[in-house]
Amino acid sequence: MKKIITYGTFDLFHWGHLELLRRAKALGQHLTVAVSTDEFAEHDKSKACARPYLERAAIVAAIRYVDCVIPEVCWEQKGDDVRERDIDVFVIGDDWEGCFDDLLGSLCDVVYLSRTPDISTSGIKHTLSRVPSTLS
Ligand code: C2G
Repeated sequence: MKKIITYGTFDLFHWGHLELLRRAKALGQHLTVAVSTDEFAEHDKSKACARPYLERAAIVAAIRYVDCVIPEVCWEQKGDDVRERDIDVFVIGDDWEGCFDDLLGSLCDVVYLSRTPDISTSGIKHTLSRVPSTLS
């Protein structure tokens, strides 16, 4: 059984996230998703999440492509995750192209998938911020 892992914040879950998870799962038979904790997102990724970890993790866990959800608490956990979970392929969007080759290249395959165009959590937040409060 080919085991896949990917990492992300998955805040305000959207089409781009779903497409990433669909394509990641298509690379094997088992997909683990590490969802960034609130603390890690805020302190290490400078991302203020609109929704808390428990909600973001529950939504990801409900996606039919996903077999296991774990917390992402630090950048450095990836190597241990890959070794301890016997991961064959690390997958992430190509906005991270090249970032994990050194860390993981000797442990598993590293695959960068093209980002889905024209959608992002920050874009959704920006669009919603422009909706008059009387309509939201
Ligand atoms: N993604 C995508 N297309 C988009 C938006 C996101 O393919 N339009 C992908 C990203 O490349 C990433 C995943 O969906 O692989 C989750 O995106 P984010 O929640 O923005 O994750 P990020 O903040 O990049 O966290 O240690 C790695 C980090 O945790 C990745």
